Amino acid sequence: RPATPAPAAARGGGRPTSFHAMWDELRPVGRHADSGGYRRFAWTGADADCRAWFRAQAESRGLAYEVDRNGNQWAWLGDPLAGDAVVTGSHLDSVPDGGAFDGPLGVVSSFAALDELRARGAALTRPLAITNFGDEEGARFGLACVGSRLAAGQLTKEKAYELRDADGTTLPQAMERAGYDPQAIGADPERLARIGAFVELHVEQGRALDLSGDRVGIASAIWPHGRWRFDFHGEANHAGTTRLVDRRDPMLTYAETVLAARREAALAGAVATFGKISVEPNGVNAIPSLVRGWLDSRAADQATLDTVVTAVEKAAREQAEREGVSLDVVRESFTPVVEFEHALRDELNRILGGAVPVLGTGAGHDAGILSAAVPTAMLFVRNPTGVSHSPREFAAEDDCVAGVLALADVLEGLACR
Ligand code: HGY
Ligand code: MN
Ligand code: MN
Ligand code: MN
Repeated sequence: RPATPAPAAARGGGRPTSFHAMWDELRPVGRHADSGGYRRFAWTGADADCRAWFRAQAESRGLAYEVDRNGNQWAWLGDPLAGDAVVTGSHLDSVPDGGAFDGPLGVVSSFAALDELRARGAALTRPLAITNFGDEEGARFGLACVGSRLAAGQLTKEKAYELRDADGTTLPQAMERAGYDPQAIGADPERLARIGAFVELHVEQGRALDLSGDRVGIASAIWPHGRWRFDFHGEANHAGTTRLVDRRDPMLTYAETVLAARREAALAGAVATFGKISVEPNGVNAIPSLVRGWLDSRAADQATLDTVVTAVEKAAREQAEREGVSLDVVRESFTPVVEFEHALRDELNRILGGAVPVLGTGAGHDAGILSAAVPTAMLFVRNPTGVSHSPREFAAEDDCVAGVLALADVLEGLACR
């Protein structure tokens, strides 16, 4: 095999200009003028615009474009059926009022890295593909990583058909309205078997690289995480005439539960967040009949996560009992701990010159889902504030370019051997 080239990220030169043009093109899609945040929800108009952009990028480069049975997009250089493919990519959807980088940085960097490989005249010996996985954030239907979970067989067609958005639209209805065939969805083992390595580049969602002074890092593991729905049922009544002692107010129980989540997470060294709530009837002068809150909790290991969630539920039940409120808790999704493949991780580090920091993360990714079936690795790009899932999410231009060059080095190292 040829000698490993000096890592381009370390060289710092050779700006891939295609990154900037693509970034500017994608930037306005689904962006809200007021907040500057993104609302690119699965199977909506903004998502369709992102998908059209992806397709145009593939076709303008002469890549073979396809959509898999689960609506994930693929752009191929080389024979998709040959096997042992090197695949890179991420997602283009967003959380409500999300940042510009979470997801799109990985997809845009993938196309830019491919351009860089062509500019280098790299002679690929393995097929190369770029992907856009559908509905990674789960912002619309409540379950994250739907596209990759379906492909990996971690979400069945039956369960996917039960998913509904806040307006009651089901996932298959949404897919169909967007012009995709929901009948076809399901596990795609033949496709995954043709992938020899999957590498996802992502903006870091923390400050480890900022603190270590590195532009690019490699992922070690993803914390186990899940989403639990807490339904607090009380009694709707008049806010002006109902004596405090006569109330069965689920908002009070919910509030105590939020505090318990904070307390238990701090005790355990984990995180727990109630970031979404729905209230019925949602009237300013009515005691609610129902408060529904979603708990997102994550920890470095399974035992710790179990401890936190069990303790939060116990606190909620005790408080509910005191307030005459009833409580149902439903686990809506769960992702066990992911340890990325050591051999591939070490190979990335070697390709990148051997001194790249290796970090764990509390964020979920399609790479985490795919890792059960495919050798998988991740590259992180420095985020100077650590802010993510917010319009304030940011990565410096030079760091994005360093990410593109690092990804190009990795793809060249993997696909040209
Ligand atoms: O980590 C998450 O919340 C999502 O999977 N990006
Ligand atoms: Mn995200
Ligand atoms: Mn993401
Ligand atoms: Mn009245």
